[in-house]
Amino acid sequence: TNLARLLMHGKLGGTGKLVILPVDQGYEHGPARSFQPNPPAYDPHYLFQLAIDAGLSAYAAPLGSLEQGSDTFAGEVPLILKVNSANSLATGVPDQAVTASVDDALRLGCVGIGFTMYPGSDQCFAMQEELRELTREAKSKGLMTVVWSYPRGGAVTKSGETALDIVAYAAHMAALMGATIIKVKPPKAGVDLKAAEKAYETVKQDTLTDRIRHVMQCSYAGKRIVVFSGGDAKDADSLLKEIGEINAGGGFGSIVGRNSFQRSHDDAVALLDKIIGIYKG
Ligand code: FBP
Repeated sequence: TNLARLLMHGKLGGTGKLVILPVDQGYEHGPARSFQPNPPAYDPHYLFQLAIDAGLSAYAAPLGSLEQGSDTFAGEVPLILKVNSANSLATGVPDQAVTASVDDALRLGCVGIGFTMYPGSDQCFAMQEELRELTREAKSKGLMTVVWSYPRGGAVTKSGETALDIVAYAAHMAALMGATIIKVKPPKAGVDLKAAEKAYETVKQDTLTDRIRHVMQCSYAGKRIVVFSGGDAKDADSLLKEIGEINAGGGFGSIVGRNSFQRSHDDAVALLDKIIGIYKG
């Protein structure tokens, strides 16, 4: 029922595709780095309103932001509570702290929880155990789990974080963890793991469309819902080209943070409308 609430909402409602606004960058990257390009975005109410005005499928954010706006905007947009968070002040192996609970998500009327795991990190086994426990509890209470599967650390090189073999591996692991929705970065051509080189000799990966197809293949042959992140702010034409290829490769949608809230409200709504247009075909 909660997945249906998400898939039936907004301008993409009923198409099986989705576009989500994620705003946890204030936590992950710092507030000024995230919001100074468009200062109204410091206000959580502005972010709720942006997701509503753009007719998006859902808004995903950490606990404090959702608490700030969920009374004013109750019922106007499906919510995903990000239940773990990193920050840019900490050093050490890639890891996140659990910063909210499944019961918080229920209290705020969310459709699901969002959780980041870092496959590769020395903390990845502990993160997977946290995810397993939170997923079990979320499912038992009728909530879905959205897994941000972002490889980093361990055997993964910095440039390899978005190599095709690594992104596809991360999506596959999230599927195996029972994620309702999987979120990965758009994959670049190339293989990062020596052990995967031979297997990739016959995987087509020249275009982003080919690479998205492979990520979908690794997500239970396209049977899992996979969405792709927007990344750093980029010009609208490059973003739309990228999203055209995600759509052509069978991706289910996008989760676009900085490329939406770092633009002015009207520019963001216009750009998101074009993105929605691509997913509508
Ligand atoms: P963007 O569209 O801004 O890239 O947001 C997607 C996202 O997953 C955010 O939810 C998160 O804060 C950020 O990217 C994390 O990116 P990274 O871990 O690479 O800094």
